[in-house]
Amino acid sequence: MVAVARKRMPNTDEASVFEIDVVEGLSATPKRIPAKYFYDGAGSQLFERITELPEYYPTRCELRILRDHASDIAKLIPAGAALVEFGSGSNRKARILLAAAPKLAAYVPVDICDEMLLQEAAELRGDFPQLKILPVVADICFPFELPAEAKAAPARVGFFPGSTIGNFEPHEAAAFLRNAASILGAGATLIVGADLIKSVEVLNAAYNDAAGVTAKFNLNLLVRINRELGGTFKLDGFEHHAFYNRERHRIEMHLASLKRQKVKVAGDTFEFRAGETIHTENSYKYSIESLGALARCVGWQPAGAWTDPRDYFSIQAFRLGE
Ligand code: AVJ
Repeated sequence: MVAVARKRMPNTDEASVFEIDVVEGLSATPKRIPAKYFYDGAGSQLFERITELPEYYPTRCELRILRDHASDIAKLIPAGAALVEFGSGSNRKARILLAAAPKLAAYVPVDICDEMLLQEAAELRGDFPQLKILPVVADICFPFELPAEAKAAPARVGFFPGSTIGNFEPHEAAAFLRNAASILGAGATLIVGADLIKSVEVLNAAYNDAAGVTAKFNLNLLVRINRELGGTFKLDGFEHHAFYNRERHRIEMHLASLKRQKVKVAGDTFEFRAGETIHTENSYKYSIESLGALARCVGWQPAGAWTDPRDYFSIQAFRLGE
């Protein structure tokens, strides 16, 4: 996600930001498109299907850790605290913490997509009537204001599940952690879900499922560009590539051009060599130590870590000094 290093221009609407990012990314060498653009309606549905694939372990592992260790994790949440979830999407994981921490005063889901956010907020109000639900529409990569009631709470606890942190470059992950620290303030706690470094076979299989759902998810980016930006991508001219890059501890996803071809997007023409790829995603894998070191660099002290029985995934907690 390149957006961290750049100021968001308040007058540029979402559609033109997408166009700018795609045209800029296809003009670069090597070609790239930010992974956040996977999640249009169809892309979000495809991602939901990915989470149910036998090869895709992260979601199941994370839910298992949250369920198995909910009461331990909840010990890090002080009475009267506000839980701030960064990029909430579906609240499935937060609900486990909310149920385990009955003394929480407020839940603040933060997401750029207001539709999903407000709908989920309404459902949560029904299920947790004693809890203040205070949704915030914001891009989590940039500073944003917490609602007054969350600022007034005796403590704030950040929650960033799903290994979304793995989509950031390490320097962007550090910038995110720094931003989270300034938003949550002194004495804060942060609970992060991070996928762990593991065998190459397990990693590669998780991003190359036999049913081809991940391939469809990757190619859906081209469908979205065709629809929203007047693109002329032919879906049978590109192929899903995903592999683990051992040196950089990351899964890379690419869309590889099967032949030499030209594609138009938003009035511009882009040329592809045979085999040339668009880099569409990095999914960084951490160890408890490597994420801890990154967090320490920006002032967070490791305060706990939990994993599933196979050590595939981790929930890691950090504390900010008073
Ligand atoms: C949502 C970023 C955690 O990196 O595993 C799944 C996205 N990409 N399959 C991940 C994804 C391909 C996912 N994250």
